[in-house]
Amino acid sequence: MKISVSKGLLPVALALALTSPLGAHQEIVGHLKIAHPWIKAAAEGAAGTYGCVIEISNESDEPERLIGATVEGAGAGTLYQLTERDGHFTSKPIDGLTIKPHGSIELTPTTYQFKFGKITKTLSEDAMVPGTLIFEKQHSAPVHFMVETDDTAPKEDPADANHGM
Ligand SMILES: [Cu+2]
Repeated sequence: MKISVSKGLLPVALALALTSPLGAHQEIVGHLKIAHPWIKAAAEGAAGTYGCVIEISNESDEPERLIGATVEGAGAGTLYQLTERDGHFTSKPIDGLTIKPHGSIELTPTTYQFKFGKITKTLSEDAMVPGTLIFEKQHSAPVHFMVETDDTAPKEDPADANHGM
C-alpha cells in the first residue's frame, strides 16, 4: 500500500521539480494547498515585476476566490489575465479567479500574473520572500514567494492596440 501511494505522488513531485530546478515548495493554509508561489527577480527601484503560482488547490466543498497578493519589497500585486490573439498578447486586470470545490487553478506567465509596482527591496534570485495570497474566504494566507529569473512572460501589446484593422 505504501509503495503504490508514493508511486502515485511521484509524477507530481517530478513535475514540480522540473518546473523549478531549485526546488518547489508547497504551503497549506486552511483548505488551500499552494504550490510554489514565485516572483521574478528585480532590483530595488525597478518599475515593477510579476509573480505566478504553479498551482492552488481548493480542498473544501465550497468555492474559493483568489483576489490579490502581497510580497515584501514589491507591495500589493494586482491580478491580470493575459489573452493571446494572432500571436499578440494583451492583459487586463481582473477582480478575482474562482477555484471550484476540489478544483485547482494555475497562474502561469502566459495566462495569469500578479503585477507588482515599484520595487522597494531587491528581490534576489533563489531568495524566499514572505508575502500573502489574498482570498475571499480564507482572507490573507501567509506564503513564501521564491524569487526566480523567469523570462517566459510574453511581450505584451498595449491593451488598446489595434492590430491593423
Ligand atoms: Cu517553491
